[in-house]
Amino acid sequence: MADTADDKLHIVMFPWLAFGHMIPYLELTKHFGRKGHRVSFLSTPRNIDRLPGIPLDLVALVEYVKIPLPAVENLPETAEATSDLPYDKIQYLKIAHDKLLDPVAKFLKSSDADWIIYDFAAYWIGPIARELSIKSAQFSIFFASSLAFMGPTWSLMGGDYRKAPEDYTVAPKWIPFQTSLAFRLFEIKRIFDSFDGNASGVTDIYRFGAGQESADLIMVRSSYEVQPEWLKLLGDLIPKPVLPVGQLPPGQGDYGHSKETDEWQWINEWLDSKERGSVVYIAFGTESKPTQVELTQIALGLEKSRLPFFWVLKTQLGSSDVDRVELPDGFMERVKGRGLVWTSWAPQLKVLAHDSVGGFLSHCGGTSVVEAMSLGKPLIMFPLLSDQALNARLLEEKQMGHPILRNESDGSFTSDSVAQSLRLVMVEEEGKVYREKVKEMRSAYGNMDIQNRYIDNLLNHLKANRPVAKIHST
Ligand SMILES: *[C@@H]1O[C@H](CO)[C@@H](O)[C@H](O)[C@H]1NC(C)=O
Ligand SMILES: CC(=O)N[C@H]1CO[C@H](CO)[C@@H](O)[C@@H]1O
Repeated sequence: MADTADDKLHIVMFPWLAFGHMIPYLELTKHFGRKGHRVSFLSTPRNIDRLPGIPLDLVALVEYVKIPLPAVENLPETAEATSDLPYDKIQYLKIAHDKLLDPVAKFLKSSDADWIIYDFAAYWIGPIARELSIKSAQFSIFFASSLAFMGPTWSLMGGDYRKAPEDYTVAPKWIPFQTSLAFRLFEIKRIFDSFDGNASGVTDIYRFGAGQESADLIMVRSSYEVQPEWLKLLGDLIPKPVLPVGQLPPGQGDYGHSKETDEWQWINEWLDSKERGSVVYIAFGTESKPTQVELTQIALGLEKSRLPFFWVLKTQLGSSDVDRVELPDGFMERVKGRGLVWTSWAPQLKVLAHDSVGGFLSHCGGTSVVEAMSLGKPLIMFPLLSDQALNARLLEEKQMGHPILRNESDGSFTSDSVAQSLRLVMVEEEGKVYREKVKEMRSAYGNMDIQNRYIDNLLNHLKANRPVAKIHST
């Protein structure tokens, strides 16, 4: 069926205030724009200023809408994203985020939006959208496996049988097949406030559930090529349409970024000087950092591994973070020539895509996982927050990555276990399986024809189910 002007939608995107969420939302935004739909991408001014500009071919269809973040107690004035804050202050960002309800409602009222796509945090959007005859979809950015682990809607809204951290160290009973999907005790303890509430008064889990309950559609970052059993299970757990949006691999245009040409040239030359597949790329994402104890062992382990590395190191999460971490004394001297420590923003995709990079020591956030897999680079895994540990379990199961081995109860580990995991995945014969497996899976994650089919399928659903009242008025 050929598209007519009447088929064109106006879609509003409202991601949680975290770059790990805004980036996949932006990826979807570009797909929608390239199919001729209008998109309004809502976030706060400082976040929008830090996002990549809208590609030139899309400026007529896609607009950034800046909604100022209300000031709240305990939240530093310049903090608008999780990357501006240490973990214990993110609860105040949620309070400020919830105060966006009025300005977002006002925006929707004055717009001709057909659909709003919102994140886990904005559990209050659904009822507002319904009142305005706008359709709503929850898109949480988690993979289907993590959503299935979290549970059915009723369980998220208070009915979960799991109460103590220990209950999350085994797979939940609604998963009918064998899986290693579960947290280690130290992992779940680190994030347990997501489950038992915090200053914003609403747990993350409840946000997920209430957001599902009121949505017309659930969208999930997954594909049948990679997570078939999890997608099927999720469809059984959530009593409404659940549509995969694909893996959202980076497109060609995402490798470019005009601003840091000089920096990239310098990095590129350094990488060129190393052997093919020899360099470990290291980054733990924008919104988390290892503790000092962890960082020290990682650094010493890198030294012991004798491997070349490129490390994007974040020592502080915003200026209000008092726990600044430091590399061990003399580290930079000892790794001179072999390793590069980069303390500002780095073009992750370009670095990962370089032939000299042979593996990625990663926190296993969704976007990093998809980037690494679509470039065929195996992971050495060190999950920190959120659903990262769950991602790591599955990648380990499928032999696309190997974890840094830790004490399962308190998380302690030595520099030797760091060096061992690094060498296994990067160079050793027994680790060949990791390097081969990712090559096998590369197209399942990164193929753009596959991705396009998911976008077409999703858009067909959005078109077929656009608000009835608006069908004839356009
Ligand atoms: C792991 O940590 C726990 C708690 O600190 C400790 O009791 C246990 O002995 C440790 N296990 C190993 C294998 O070191
Ligand atoms: C008010 C409140 O409960 N604050 C807690 C939220 O969670 C963080 C991290 O676990 C704690 O440090 C706070 O005390």
